[in-house]
Amino acid sequence: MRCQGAEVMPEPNSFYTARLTPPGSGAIATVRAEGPGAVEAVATHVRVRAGRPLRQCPLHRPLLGLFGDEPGEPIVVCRHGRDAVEIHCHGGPAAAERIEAVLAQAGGHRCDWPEWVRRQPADSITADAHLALAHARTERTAAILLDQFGGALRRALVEVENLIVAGKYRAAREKAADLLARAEVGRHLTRPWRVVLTGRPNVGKSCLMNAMLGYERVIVDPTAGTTRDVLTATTAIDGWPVELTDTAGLAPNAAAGTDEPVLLRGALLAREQIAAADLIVLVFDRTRPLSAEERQWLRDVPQALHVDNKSDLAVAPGARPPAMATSALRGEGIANLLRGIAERLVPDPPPPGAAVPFTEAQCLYLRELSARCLPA
Ligand SMILES: Nc1nc2c(ncn2[C@@H]2O[C@H](COP(=O)(O)OP(=O)(O)OP(=O)(O)O)[C@@H](O)[C@H]2O)c(=O)[nH]1
Ligand SMILES: [Mg+2]
Repeated sequence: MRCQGAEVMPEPNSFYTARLTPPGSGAIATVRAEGPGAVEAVATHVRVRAGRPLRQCPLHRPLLGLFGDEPGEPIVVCRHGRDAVEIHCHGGPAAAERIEAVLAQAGGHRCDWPEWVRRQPADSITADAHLALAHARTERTAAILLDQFGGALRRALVEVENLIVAGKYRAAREKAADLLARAEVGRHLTRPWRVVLTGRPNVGKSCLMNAMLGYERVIVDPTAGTTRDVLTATTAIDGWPVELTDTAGLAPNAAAGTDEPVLLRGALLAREQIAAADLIVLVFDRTRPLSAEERQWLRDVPQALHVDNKSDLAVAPGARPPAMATSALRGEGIANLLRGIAERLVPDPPPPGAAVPFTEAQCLYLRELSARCLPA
């Protein structure tokens, strides 16, 4: 990864075309043609309503026109540089497809929008941020990616590189370590955190999931063993994208002892989810004393966040681990629980404008820089 200066992709011999609008129907579709010969190829098939040849039309001025053979596709055409032109047409797939097909016959190489982004004269971090932005699920994660698009990470990496060049290894190592500490947030800018609710049957996991989501996603019932499958829903907690998962309410020991295949499968699926979770929320029914299985779970998953549900009812006698109190039924303690989850997922949120590495390659490069700072 090179941060000083731009990484320009080699110019192809001919021009290329890319559809910049998402696939499917929209109000408008945009085809961009770029590279040597692009404007000439488009001009051959465009009749600008102003009557002037396209090459002589001012840059960045949208012009009405028609594309292709009579009667022609109504378009808005706009030159964006010596060798770049955008054609905006009807938003159904047919018009853009026709335009791209005609330009392909004129020698245009068709590429998708990620390839188009990679061809722009920008450094790789800017291009990666540009692509990642399309996958940001919340405003908060998009804002962090926009900061990287604007150069926050690039500037920070240049700073580390310059510290190394100046022989200030300790400062460089510390700066790299600070950046790597944000890698976990960076990884989730395009992928939600996974939060799994688990616990004994009937403790109120599904009810809690619904209360956290704010709608009835999961069936709740007084019968123990109601949830038998893994049910997920995506939401945002404090602006962070989160995939919430409700699991079958069987502790591992009970699962091993059950002769009901469907319950056993549910328990096994639950365990798979737990293994892949970023955070496990262990739910207890506070009206019941802790069972042996629950004590075992406390030892097995010490990193879990504990919730004592049914706080609207009297607590059972006996010692209990520290836990957040909720009443899923009444919606009490839910806001507090959501805050607790957000703090566990992102204990130290990056301030606005902070540099955040968000790809594996960036983290690898930072680790390489750190290694260069170690005494030989
Ligand atoms: N009083 C009270 N009842 C609750 C609360 N949360 C859930 N319940 C009740 O507890 C019962 C079980 O709730 P569920 O959400 O289905 O429990 P679960 O843990 O998902 O159960 P399984 O799917 O069987 O594992 C239902 O009758 C709920 O109405 C609560 O906070 N207070
Ligand atoms: Mg359930």
